[in-house]
Amino acid sequence: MDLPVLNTSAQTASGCDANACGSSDDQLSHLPEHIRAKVHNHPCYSEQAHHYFARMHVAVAPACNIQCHYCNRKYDCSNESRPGVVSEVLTPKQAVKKVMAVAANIPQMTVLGIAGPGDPLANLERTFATFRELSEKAPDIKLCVSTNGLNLPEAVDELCRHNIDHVTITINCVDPDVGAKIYPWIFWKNRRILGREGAAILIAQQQKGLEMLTARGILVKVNSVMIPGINDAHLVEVSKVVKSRGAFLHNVMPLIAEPEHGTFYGLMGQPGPTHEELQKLQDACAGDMNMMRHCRQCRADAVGMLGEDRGQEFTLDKIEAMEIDYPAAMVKRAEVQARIAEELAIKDQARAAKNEWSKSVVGIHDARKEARNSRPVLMAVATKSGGIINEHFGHAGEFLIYEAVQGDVRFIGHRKTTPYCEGGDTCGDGESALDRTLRELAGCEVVLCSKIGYEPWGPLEAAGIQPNGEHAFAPIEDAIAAVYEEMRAAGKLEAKPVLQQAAA
Ligand code: CLF
Ligand code: SF4
Repeated sequence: MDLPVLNTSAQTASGCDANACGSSDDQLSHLPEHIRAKVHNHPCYSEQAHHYFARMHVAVAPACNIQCHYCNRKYDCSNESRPGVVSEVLTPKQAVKKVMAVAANIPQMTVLGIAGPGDPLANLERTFATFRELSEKAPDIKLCVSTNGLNLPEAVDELCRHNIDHVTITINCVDPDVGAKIYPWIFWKNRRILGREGAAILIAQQQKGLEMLTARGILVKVNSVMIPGINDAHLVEVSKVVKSRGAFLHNVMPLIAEPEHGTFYGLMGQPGPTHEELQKLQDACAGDMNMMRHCRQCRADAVGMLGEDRGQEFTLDKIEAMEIDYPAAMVKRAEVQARIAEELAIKDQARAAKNEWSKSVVGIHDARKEARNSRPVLMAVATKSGGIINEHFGHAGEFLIYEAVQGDVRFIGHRKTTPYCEGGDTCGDGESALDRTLRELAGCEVVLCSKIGYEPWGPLEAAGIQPNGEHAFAPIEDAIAAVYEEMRAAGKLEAKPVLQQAAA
């Protein structure tokens, strides 16, 4: 099959001002235009974009040059992936074919990442062969790579040649003594180097690579795996250091370590952080850094919106059987992406107007004081995409978690669960799934969804979580602000319900 060139919009220009990349404000409207152009449709670099745009990974990089204690080589690189899933390794040719097929079928797919299953830069030939062909055939797709950083400085020139504007480096420490507890060895210059010595080389390479990338205007996201008792107290320092070297975004992810994954930490019983511990650390780092809180730790062959996986629709045999009208698909991509851009521009204008209005009516200092003095309420939201409440409670595989205070709503993370229903309008027998959802939603006082069956209503209320289906298809943040206001008017904000205090 001869694949045509995909081009629905101009490739974004390189040349970001490294100083501006450390902006502490998550609102895209506060970013300089050339950076906004790079992040506005990248679902990982912009929280807003992840409601509208999709990404895909191609698993072309099987080898790795280090060992992390949270990794089992049977599975994908856990620096960006949930452990316990395995990706089928593709050749660069197969990968390109897959990207073109996905681009034609998912018009809002804007980013192609290589994130494993090993380390992309330990597989230079395969990684760059894929990028090379894609930058010719699909110049409208942003290219993205995630690496442990060991080979990064030597790869920077080649990354620039392929217009790769987004690089993730997993940096779990800046202190070799901490590193020795995470990395048993690295493979460096044909030698296996153990413990502290290996960790020191890895850290030096990561920091050098970070500086080289930001000096060239490439946006760098730093991922850190939060490992309680090992590097949790150290990650605030990591955040400060990477920010000072120009990193754009910091993504603190929870360690996932189960004995069945066969990792060192899993077998040793090393616990991961609780939701509260993770949020507390993200908040502590946020003083110095833009934080990413919507990461889904996706697999190395993930396809679709963050949090969904449509990989099974694009297996090699299915792609082979597809008949794709590429010119028509490209027109559709352009139309869909233009429609999303228009919708986002309207939202940005509305948000700016609202901010101006509240500044003029309340006064910014009064508004902040009011927000500080009001009681924060956690609310869970069932959504599929588009930034609206459009998922049935029983069909939700995850809930987005927001914190509301007087005059402000902020996104703080997501919680995965098992869908309570298998489908249909009524919720069936799903007791254990419901129990899991109740446990995952601990600390939340409201759950907003497009619809909810009769059966889960009672158990949710008994757990102190008010189900709410009254804001179906409303924008998430507006609905949360409205519910907070209803709670305030009903006098429900004076004290946390007793059940929630017990659960907290
Ligand atoms: Fe992939 Fe990573 Fe690029 Fe995103 S994922 S290479 S930056 S396109 Fe995103 Fe997935 Fe989290 Fe990664 S949600 S695991 S941060
Ligand atoms: Fe595993 Fe990724 Fe670490 Fe390599 S860098 S050992 S693949 S988690």
